[in-house]
Amino acid sequence: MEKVQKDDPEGITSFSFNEVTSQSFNYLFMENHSTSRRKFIADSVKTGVGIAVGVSAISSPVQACNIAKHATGLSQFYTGFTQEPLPYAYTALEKSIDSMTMEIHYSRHAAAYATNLRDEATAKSVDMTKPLEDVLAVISKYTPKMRNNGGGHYNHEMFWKCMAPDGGGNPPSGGKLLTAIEQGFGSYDTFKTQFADAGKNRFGSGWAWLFLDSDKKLRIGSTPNQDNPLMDISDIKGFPVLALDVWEHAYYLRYQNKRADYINAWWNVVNWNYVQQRFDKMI
Ligand code: MN3
Repeated sequence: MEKVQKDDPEGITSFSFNEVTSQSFNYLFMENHSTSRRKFIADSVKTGVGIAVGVSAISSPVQACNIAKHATGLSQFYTGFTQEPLPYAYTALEKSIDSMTMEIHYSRHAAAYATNLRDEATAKSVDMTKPLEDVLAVISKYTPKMRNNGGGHYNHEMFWKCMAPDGGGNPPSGGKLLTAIEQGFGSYDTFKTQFADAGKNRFGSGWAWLFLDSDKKLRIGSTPNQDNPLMDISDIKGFPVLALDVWEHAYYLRYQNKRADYINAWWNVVNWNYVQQRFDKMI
């Protein structure tokens, strides 16, 4: 078992979000949800995330903070520095996104972010066996190249998983996510309108997000360029559960300048099961 690493070769000493957020997620994982905590530890061991500590050791504030720092990189949500295979064929989302867009987006744009990220991580001696989330949490300490490509890689890895050929519809009925959406935004339709507006109103290139803030409340927001809510420089901070790419490269071949039409069609491929998993993991 690998011990929690207290020394930080990159000089990263702060936590995943701002301090308040980190404390909140620390509370989530360490104090309030012992079942999640145990599962997290088990998953970490299985996936080699390297946060394997005995349950009895977690009461240590230092170790608890270290685990909170990794809260965004849990088990299946761990993000490495290389592209994972696209979880479906380029043609699979044709009802919303054409195959040429998917191919260029994945194999050119997103691939370039990953390559450039690894180049910069190598140049800056970043330990790429650690979760990328650790870097994003303190991205202000790094170069614009790391910010743009680190965000670009993370965002796309998440984006692909947020879609599925059999996606669409509503979040699973009876699930905590749908309940939280209805309570947080008044209704599911109101949520969809607000989320779509976040994407439509993002000037230039960027992303729309559904994310959990430090109070475990669902919020909607958007970020410019390849920024995301995990970054310490972001105006919106928290754990992202749903991501929408509104860069023109994501839709221009079929939709040209009609971003609203792209977003309307995109709902038909949203993988709510995956979004639900991300939400459940953090709540
Ligand atoms: Mn993109």
